[in-house]
Formats: sequence, C-alpha cells, structure tokens
Amino acid sequence: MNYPQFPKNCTSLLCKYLTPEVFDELKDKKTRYGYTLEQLIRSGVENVDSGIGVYAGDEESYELFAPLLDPIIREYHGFGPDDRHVSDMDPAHLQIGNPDPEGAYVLSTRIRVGRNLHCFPLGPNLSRRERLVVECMVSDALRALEGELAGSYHPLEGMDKETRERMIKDHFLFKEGDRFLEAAGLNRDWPEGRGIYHNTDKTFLVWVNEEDQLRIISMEPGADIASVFGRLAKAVKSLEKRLVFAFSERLGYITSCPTNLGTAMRASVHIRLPKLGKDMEKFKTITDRYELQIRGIHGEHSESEGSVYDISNKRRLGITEVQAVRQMAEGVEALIEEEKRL
Ligand code: ADP
Ligand code: DAR
Repeated sequence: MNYPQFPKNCTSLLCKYLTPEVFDELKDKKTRYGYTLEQLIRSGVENVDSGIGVYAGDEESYELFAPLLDPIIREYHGFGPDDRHVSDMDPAHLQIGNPDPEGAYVLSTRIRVGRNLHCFPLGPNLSRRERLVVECMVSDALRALEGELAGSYHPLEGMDKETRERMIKDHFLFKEGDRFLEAAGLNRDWPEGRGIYHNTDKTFLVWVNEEDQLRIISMEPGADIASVFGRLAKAVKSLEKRLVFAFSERLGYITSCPTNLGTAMRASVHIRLPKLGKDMEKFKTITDRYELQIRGIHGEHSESEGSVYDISNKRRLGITEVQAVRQMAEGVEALIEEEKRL
C-alpha cells in the first residue's frame, strides 16, 4: 500500500492526521480480526470531501490504530488519550421539562443510540455469515421484548419497495448507505441481514446492521423529551439482559464511525423555526452555544423543508447520555425563546 495522495483542498481529519510517519508506523499492521489500515481509511481516500474519513473494523482498531485515531478523536470530541468516558442513562437524573408543551414548534422528538455486539467485528469487517448471525441474535433478543416495547422484526430482504419507501419517507427506516458507507464496506451483500424492528405505534424501533449493528431508537410526536428518553433507557436495559455490547472503559460504546463513540447517542427534535431560519447567523450562534448540530429533515446530508430543522446534540463522547439530552433540551428552549422574540 502506498501513501495516499490527497488533494490540496482536502479538509478531512484523515488527511490532517495521516502523516507519512503515522502511515509508515501503521501500514503493515492488522487486527486479530484481520482489519488493516487500508480498510480503515478507504472511505476517506475514495471520498476526499469526507469530514472524518475513517471507519473502524473492530474494537481492537481503536487501540492498534490509535496513532491515527486518537488525534482524530481528540479533535472531533475534545477527548484526549487519558480521558475516560462516563455513561449515565438513568432517566431519574434527567430532570427536564417539556420545552414546547403547546406543540407550537416541535413536531417530533427522536433519541437513538448505536450498539455493536462484543466478540464480533464491526460492520466494515463483518463477513456475510457473521452479519446473518448478528441479525439472528439481535432479532431473537428483540422478539423477547414485552409491554410497550413488544413488536415485530421486518427483514429488508423481501420488503416490498412501496413499504420500504413509505417507512423511509415517514422517518422510520434507514436509506441504503451513502458513498461514504459504501466505500467503508458497509453496504456489502445489501440488503441481506438488514432489517427494522418496531412496536405497534412505531415509538420504539431498532435498525439492524446499518452503519452499526443496532441503532436503538425511541421517538414520538411532540417535545416530551423525558418520555422519549425513558422509553429508550428501558429498552436498552432490557436488551442488555440478552446481548453483550462492545464497550471500552476509555471510549464508552464502540461504533464503526469514531464520531459516534461514547454515548453513541443522537437526541434530536424536528422543529419549525421560520423566523430564525431567515437569520442563520443568529440561528447558528444559539446552536453553537449549546453544541447543537443542524441537519435536514431526512437525516444526514439532507436539507430542511418548510422551515423544519433537525436539531441534535453534537457531542457524543466525554459527556453522559443524561447531560447530552439535557443540553439538547436547553438548546431547544433557547431556540424557541428566540423564535418567539423574533
Ligand atoms: P441517525 O440519527 O440515526 O444517525 P439520520 O440523521 O440519518 O440518522 O436520521 C435517520 C432518520 O431519522 C431520518 O429519516 C430522519 O428524518 C429521522 N429523524 C431524525 N430525527 C428525527 C426527529 N426528531 N423526528 C422524526 N424523525 C427524525
Ligand atoms: N461521511 C463521513 C461520516 C461521518 C459522520 N457520519 C456518520 N458516521 N454517519 C465523513 O467522514 O464525513
């Protein structure tokens, strides 16, 4: 493997931190599950407009390739090699109100966490057989859920196009992986081994074998953030009785993309802010103050529509789940106050 040639205008953290010295140190290394530097950086080499540009292939990647991944993690999360992640998913610690009880601004709230099974490679390094074993183990654990979490698992294979497209449009189901995930090897054998679990009301859903092996999702119309978080915490606790998730004392929950490490949580609202939407400088001043990210309404790399924005926590590592949700709720409150003032 030769040192990759990045264009001068490349701004990914991969180009910034893959120095020739780091490259020489790592280029011949391989994890016990066979993952190499070439695989780790392929997405960012093929997509020079990446923000990050790397995807891990197993838990060991974060230790073996630390000379490249630690500086990336430090810059993206503000988290150094001596820092330790702390997790707190206890809803009793949240203590927040509903930022929009009249439902005048917030259309819906969604909180998701990524999880991967301990002792398995991560998605970019899963074999076809391993992916089917993960799907079998996870869907069995999901079928044991009771009460409001009870539901059914729907493999993507055999799902008719109309159902799939409607669930994507209704914000429940994932799209096929974009070019970044494609280059990382996350779309291999698509759609085999992928699927979605959901309860009757679609307030609890689990994506199986998308970017991570599980995306555990709680969502509902309105801004009762505490209710959404309480359902998610209950579901994760139930699943942990049957599945062992990849977790590191240093980095928290292990995910294929380093941006999701730690809590692996994205807590978001879809919120209509027509006035603030006309003053993006003021909008971004508030989202920056609360470390919030603005996405479009159909997820990453999409646009907002009808002055509706997806607002979520930016930080995932070095902050607890309770702190991340509270920070998002406080930011949403500030956005609503400013919209009212305008
Ligand atoms: P993720 O958050 O799972 O990493 P995306 O940002 O791609 O992935 O969003 C996945 C789907 O979830 C998209 O269809 C998006 O519209 C939907 N979504 C995200 N936040 C909300 C929300 N607060 N209410 C309704 N749908 C949401
Ligand atoms: N395109 C990749 C994605 C980084 C964060 N988003 C994820 N993991 N879905 C990039 O390097 O920009």
